[in-house]
Amino acid sequence: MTLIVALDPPQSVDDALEWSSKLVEEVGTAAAGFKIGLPLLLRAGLPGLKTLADKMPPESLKIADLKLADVGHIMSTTAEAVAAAGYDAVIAHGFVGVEGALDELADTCRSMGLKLIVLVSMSHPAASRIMDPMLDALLEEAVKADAWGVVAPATRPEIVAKARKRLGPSYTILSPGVGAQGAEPGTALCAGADYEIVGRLITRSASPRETAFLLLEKQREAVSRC
Ligand code: OMP
Repeated sequence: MTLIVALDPPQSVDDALEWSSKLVEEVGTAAAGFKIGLPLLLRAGLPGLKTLADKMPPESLKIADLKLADVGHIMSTTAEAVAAAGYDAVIAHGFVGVEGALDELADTCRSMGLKLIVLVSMSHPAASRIMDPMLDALLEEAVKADAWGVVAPATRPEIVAKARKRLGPSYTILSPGVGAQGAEPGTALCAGADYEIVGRLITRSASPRETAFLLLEKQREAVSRC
């Protein structure tokens, strides 16, 4: 399975937890995992996140995407809280670096059984100007932190390919930007990603389950051609 669904409730939804729970139930095992972020945390709180994690298929990857970017002990405390709520991976920005930041977070992740995912580039246009000149350095920090995986953008598959080349096969690459942000399903997989992270294309469709299966089919087609 190559799909991670991003559960980002729009502000117009009355009950963000119910919205997310319904999506988890509908998409189910079509997704390899689910990702929550600040929009849901702010609406549902940590108890709500825990309720949601309990509803996710047991084998699914449960990613807490709080894009951590702080000194080590603050990121560690946050990671402990999301682990206690049932999540098994956290995303942190690579630009904070290892010493005094990612090293402490990595120790906490190890002791809590959490997967550490380091963001090395982003899917929006400005990232190509601000972050991509630092790609090699950010990848080095991810390696030094002994990350489980990295986030790299489906909107710029050449960055995914560079990340795969530097990291080799043992790291997991997760790529957002498919659908609403313009990348075609399978683009990042062809460039070397393991998963594509998809939000609005699925969560705002009339039939999220059908859309998820259609997306998986498009990924398979793309991969068979690349
Ligand atoms: P859609 O644009 O609706 O598919 O959502 C994309 C999801 O991926 C959101 O949850 C974003 O927070 C996340 N994301 C990006 O869009 N770009 C990035 O560079 C990194 C992330 C991420 O870390 O997941």
